[in-house]
Order: sequence, then structure tokens, then C-alpha cells
Amino acid sequence: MINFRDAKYVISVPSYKMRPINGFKELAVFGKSNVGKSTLINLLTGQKLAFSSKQAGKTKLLNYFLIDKSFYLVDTPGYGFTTYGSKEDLSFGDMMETYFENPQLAACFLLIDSRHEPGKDDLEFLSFLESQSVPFYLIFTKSDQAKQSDIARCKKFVLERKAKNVLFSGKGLKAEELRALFARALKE
Ligand SMILES: Nc1nc2c(ncn2[C@@H]2O[C@H](COP(=O)(O)OP(=O)(O)OP(=O)(O)O)[C@@H](O)[C@H]2O)c(=O)[nH]1
Ligand SMILES: [Mg+2]
Repeated sequence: MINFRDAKYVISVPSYKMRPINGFKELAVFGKSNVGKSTLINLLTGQKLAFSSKQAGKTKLLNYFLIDKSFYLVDTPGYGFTTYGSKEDLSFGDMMETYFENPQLAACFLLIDSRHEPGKDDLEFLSFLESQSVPFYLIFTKSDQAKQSDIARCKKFVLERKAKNVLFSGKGLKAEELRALFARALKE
């Protein structure tokens, strides 16, 4: 059993190459700015480790958290914060391409806001993930605020994309199911 509460912030870096080298696997959380990546990490660990904010673009670097002294959770900068084609978004693209060369990357979690249609940037990032060999999981966030019709649309989207391993998350939900998904991703 992984103890997710044994969690510690390690370092924020522009490239995975700058994190401590120790052979630990990494699980990385991706998604549009403000989708709830940092909040999800806090829910998983039961601590206020990652800064969450109403203001988009809070997380600007790859933030490494050591969990149970055995693997890293990585909080990534949200995409779609700046307009497409701008300098910032180009550097986000570069950062991600480099990140996926990372041999320690065990699995990715793409977060999508359950209340809205996936945006162009979500679809682009999903296509990018589908083109990579690293396994990925979809998590629909803010489902506590989603309407029944939103949830139905998300489920339809999942079927259309043939995505596996899907989870809904939201404030007030228990962390156990989420922890089980992350634990499974680490093993696979
Ligand atoms: N209702 C609800 N609000 C949430 C949920 N997850 C996150 N939020 C809120 O959404 C806002 C953004 O959350 P963050 O966790 O900072 O989002 P992020 O993806 O880390 O954003 P960036 O660091 O800018 O990329 C905050 O005000 C959170 O409180 C959720 O499941 N339900
Ligand atoms: Mg964040």
C-alpha cells in the first residue's frame, strides 16, 4: 500500500533533467490552466502541497513531489494560459516534448473540466498523448459542479475516443478512488 500522505515537495524545474537522479518513477498531471491539477495533487496527498489558485497560470514549472519515499508526482504548467503561437506557448510545447523523452515517466493523467466541452487545446494535447507510448488516464474534474447532461457528454466523449481508465473527480469526493488509480498506474 502506498502512503500518499507521506508527501514532500522536492523541486521546481524547467526540465526533468534537473530533478534529482535516483531512478524513481514519475506520474505526471496535465491539463488546461485552472482545470484543477494542483487541487488534485492536494486531494491525493491530503495536504496543501501544490499551490492552487483562482488565477490561471499559477504553476509555471514542473513541480516534483516525492510520495512515500518511492516515486514522484509531477504537477505541470497548464496549457492554454497564453494565446496560441505566443512565445510562452511555444516554450510549453518544447518543455513537453522534452519531458516525454523522460525514461522515468510511468504514466500521465490528463485532466479535463467536466462542466465544459473539451477545448481545442485539450483535444490537441489528447492527440499528442495518444501518439506517445506512455500510458495515460483521463480525469474529469469539478464534477461536483457538473450537471447530469455534462456527465453524460463526458461519458460519450470517452466512448468516442475509446479512452480507458476514466475517473470523475470533484471537491468533496473521497480521495480513495483517485489513490487507487494512481497506485495502479504506477504498477502497470
Ligand atoms: N468545485 C470545484 N472546484 C475545483 C476543483 N478542482 C479545482 N477547483 C478550483 O479551481 C481553481 C483552479 O484550481 P488549480 O488546482 O489551481 O488549477 P491548476 O490546474 O493547478 O491551474 P494552473 O496551475 O493555473 O495550471 C481553484 O479555485 C480550485 O479551488 C473541483 O474538483 N471542484
Ligand atoms: Mg497548478
